Parts: sequence; C-alpha cells; structure tokens
Amino acid sequence: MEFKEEMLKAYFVCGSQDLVGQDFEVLLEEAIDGGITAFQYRDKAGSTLTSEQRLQLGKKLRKICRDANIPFFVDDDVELANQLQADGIHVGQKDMNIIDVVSKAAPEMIIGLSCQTIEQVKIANQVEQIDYLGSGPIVPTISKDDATAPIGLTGLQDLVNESRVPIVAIGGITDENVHQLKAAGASGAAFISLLTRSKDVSKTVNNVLDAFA
Ligand code: TZP
Ligand code: MG
Repeated sequence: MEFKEEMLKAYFVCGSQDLVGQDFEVLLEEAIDGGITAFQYRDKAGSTLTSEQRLQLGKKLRKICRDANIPFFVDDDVELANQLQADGIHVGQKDMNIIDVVSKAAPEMIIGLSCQTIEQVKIANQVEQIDYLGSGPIVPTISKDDATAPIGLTGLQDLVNESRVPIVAIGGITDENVHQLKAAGASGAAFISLLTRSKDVSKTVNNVLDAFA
C-alpha cells in the first residue's frame, strides 16, 4: 500500500495490554466502521501473550484491516511486520535502528519513526525511506510507562517545521485537545486510550476526523 498523508488523520494504536474488557477484533471493527484511517498493532509492555499468540492475534487483526482497506502497521517488530505482511512498520528511538529497519522490512512497507527532538528529526530527514514521523507525548499519557516528557503544542509545531515528512501527534490526545493539533501542524492524531476508553467509538473517531477536516 502506498503511503498517503491522509492515513495519519485518525490513527488507532492498540495492543492486548490496552484493552479494558473488550474483544480486540470487535473493537477494531467498530473503530474501522467509525472511520479510523490507520491501525497500529502494538502488543508489548503489559501484554501477557506469547509470541505465537501475538502472531495469531495479529493475523486476525491484519485480515480485518485488509478486508476494510485500512493500512495495518506493526510497532517495533520488523519480523512480525514481515510475517503479517503489514502495510507499515513504526519504530521508536529506543527500538531497532531505523537503518536496520529499512533494510529488513519488505521493500514496499510504509515506515514511521517516533521523534521527540529537533535533533532526531534532522537525522530522520536524511533517511529517504521514512514516510512519516510520530511525535509526543503531547501531554502526559497513561498508556506508555517509559514515555519521555510531554512536548506540548509548541514542541509539536517546532518538530513539524523541521520535518521533511508529515507528523502524527500522539500521547494524551483527548476529545478536546485533538482540536488544537491541526493548527500546530500535525497531519493527524494517534491514540490508544481515547478509543479503548471511549463510550461511543463512532462518535470519538468522528470527532478526530472533524479536527483534521
Ligand atoms: N508513544 C508516545 S505516547 C504513547 C505512545 C505509544 C501512548 C499513547 O497512548 P494514549 O492513551 O493515546 O495517551
Ligand atoms: Mg516502539
């Protein structure tokens, strides 16, 4: 699948550790029906799945995305991304080196990198295979124990100004603060708890889409 900036608008990130009693497949289907523009499978810290269970669950989620023509990303794990024939891989600064990721990922795979600082963005600008950046947390997050300090809207704007590629904002996104991201230059919002804790998934996704309309 070819990368398009519009994919970043309402980017749902989730692993089994993030669920609060829901069935993962049902939640993903609801999110897709609601209008999410991308999904990232991020099964990690806190997950109790074995690697085989992670693979099997990934196959089901991958199929749901394929059937709906929604880009399916895998967090961190290039091997898993290749096994699942993911549309994309997203890696953080503490994960596998981006150059190694580029060389190991299937050639057509979309590549996203997390960047929190101007220095990191400058380095990312030189790796032509990178399609987009993820930046945050914007404000404190409950979903990532080892998150770096919040960058705020001005921090986000600075990274957008420096970046060669579009940026999706992540971390602590709410129904309210999502409306401030477009003016700061973000191409979209990526979120976990906004959706896993939503009382009305369709309404939540629609609100995000409105923010980037
Ligand atoms: N990277 C930076 S913050 C974060 C990740 C994966 C967690 C986002 O979760 P939430 O619940 O949307 O704040
Ligand atoms: Mg990561």
